[in-house]
Amino acid sequence: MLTNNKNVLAWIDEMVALCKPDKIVWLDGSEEQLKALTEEAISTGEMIRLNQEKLPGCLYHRTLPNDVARVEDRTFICSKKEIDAGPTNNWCDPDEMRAKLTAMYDGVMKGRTMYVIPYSMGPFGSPLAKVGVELTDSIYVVLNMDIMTRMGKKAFEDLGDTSDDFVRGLHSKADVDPENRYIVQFPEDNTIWSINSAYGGNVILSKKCFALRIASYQGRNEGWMAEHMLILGIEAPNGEVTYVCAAFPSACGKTNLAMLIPPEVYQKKGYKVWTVGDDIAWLKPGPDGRLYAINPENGFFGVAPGTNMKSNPNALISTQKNTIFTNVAINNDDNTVWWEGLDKNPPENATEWKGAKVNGKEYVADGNKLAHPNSRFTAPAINCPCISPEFNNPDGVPVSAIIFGGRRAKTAPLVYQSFDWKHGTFVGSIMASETTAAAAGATGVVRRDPMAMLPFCGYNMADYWQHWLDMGEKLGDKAPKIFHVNWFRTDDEGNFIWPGFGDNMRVLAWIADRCKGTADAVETAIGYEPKAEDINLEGLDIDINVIKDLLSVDKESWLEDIDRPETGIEAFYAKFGDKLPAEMRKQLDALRDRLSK
Ligand code: GTP
Ligand code: SPV
Ligand code: MN
Repeated sequence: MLTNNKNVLAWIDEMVALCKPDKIVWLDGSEEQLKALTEEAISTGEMIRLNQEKLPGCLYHRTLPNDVARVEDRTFICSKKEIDAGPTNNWCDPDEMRAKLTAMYDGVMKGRTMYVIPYSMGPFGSPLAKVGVELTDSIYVVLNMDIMTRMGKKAFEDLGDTSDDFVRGLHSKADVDPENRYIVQFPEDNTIWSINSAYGGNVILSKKCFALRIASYQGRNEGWMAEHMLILGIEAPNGEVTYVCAAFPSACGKTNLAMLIPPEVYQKKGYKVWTVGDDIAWLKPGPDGRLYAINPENGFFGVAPGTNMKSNPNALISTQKNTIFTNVAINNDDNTVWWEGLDKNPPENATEWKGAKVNGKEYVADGNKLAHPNSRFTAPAINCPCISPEFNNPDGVPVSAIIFGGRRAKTAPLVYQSFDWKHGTFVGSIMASETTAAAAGATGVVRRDPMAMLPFCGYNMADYWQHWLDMGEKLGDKAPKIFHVNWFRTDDEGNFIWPGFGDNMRVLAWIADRCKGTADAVETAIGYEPKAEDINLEGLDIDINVIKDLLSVDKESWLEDIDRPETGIEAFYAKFGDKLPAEMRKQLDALRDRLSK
């Protein structure tokens, strides 16, 4: 036992009585203990050790083919009242859900070990940090939690002996049965129950379950915000750093933007980008009235496919030591890893992500994928060459801009700025994006995904928008400026028009200059836009007319996006009934008026 906290001990006793593990192991965070667990997982085949010369400390793990992504249709928000979960969440009465899952957890850890993982979300001792405890029967989860959080007995010290303010996470892989898979949040009880999965976002309970679903609910009650946002710092030649947060849906470019390397023209002038976080931001007004952000996580659970030395060298370098790879392919010649987009050279002697030995070249040529499209790396944040010196700052970083964005082949322009915070909240609320492999189900389907929080908001989305509006009132003229970007517009052949990746710096630079008041803008029906000339194209082989086109606002298609049956903004807003904040209605009517002029 690592704590005398009676609330913790009572809860663990109860969960032990329910799950009936043979053994209980408390994770103190020591290297010896983690080493021993790693050896044990290797001996059972749960983890595979990779080439220790080329990838020191790196491990490989493969999940079942039915268990490779988040499962939104099996994810529940169990608030007492259905209206408090809202129309965008699956809901079930908490007592009913507890009864159903209690039967499944009963004796589920017989013959297994229960690992007790204390962890801190946010730097130890930060006024914005919170403690969680995850109970799990999976060493894969333990090793991931060690990378993704600040894990070990220090978390219990931060909690103290009497506090009840910790999130109770219970996970069992059980039989990994997709028919009985449940990812359940009880926001009113600080509790998460996850069963029958052994994959990423379903089982690393610190991440989406706590740091977004539970934390968004806590933030609303306690006056802060938990968001699906990266945090980065743009350093200008004079040394001044502008911090921005950006919310893009899953697999829509947060990790890539967070670790961006500026194009040569910017590097020569002295610009640099620093990574504070790549997936989750906790935001709270500071003593000076500005909004401050911390990254509650300690590592990156990043999308592997597409990551290479050109698209995102900082991410690739981050994965070269002490990293866990999940569902990528193995190159059996040297026991290293490979995924689509790493290079153009799939290994001949390969093991594909499901475990079959194949000739990788032929396999890929036949149109198969060696790595699962949602295969991931779990890498320590300290591995990142551009990790911000402020990464461990307990007070966080002051945020000057918030950026929303999604995957939109049409309609949304390269960049625009909202008129003010209220309008910015509206811009976030009408976000839409094509679905990706990060969640089970069809990909490439446009759906509304407000603030990139559709699968992650732990309460009624209409109340969440009101919380955004209230936050704007509180911050007043110190509120960050709000922008929207789209790197994914396509031409008639379906090719991306904007080069993206490092070249996104050209858009970030305009955003940073807008925050400093040094860049011009033109007013359009949807917000402020740069003039095409204000996007620096030096060193890029792109005609200014292409930028004009990327910035164009097609009023017809915007009006269609408002009124389209089922997926339009009106239809989406209608789901919230009279819960919809009056301000959102007002903003939508104003947008329609401006578009109709
Ligand atoms: P989650 O971890 O799921 O929340 O995703 P994320 O938002 O961090 O996404 P990530 O940065 O990992 O990007 C996912 C995919 O988008 C990868 O396949 C990238 O190659 C692609 N991508 C990222 N940035 C760009 C860009 O600027 N342009 C284009 N065309 N693709 C991009
Ligand atoms: C996402 O899907 O947005 C992720 C990956 O960041 S997971 O942790 O699986 O949710
Ligand atoms: Mn994410």
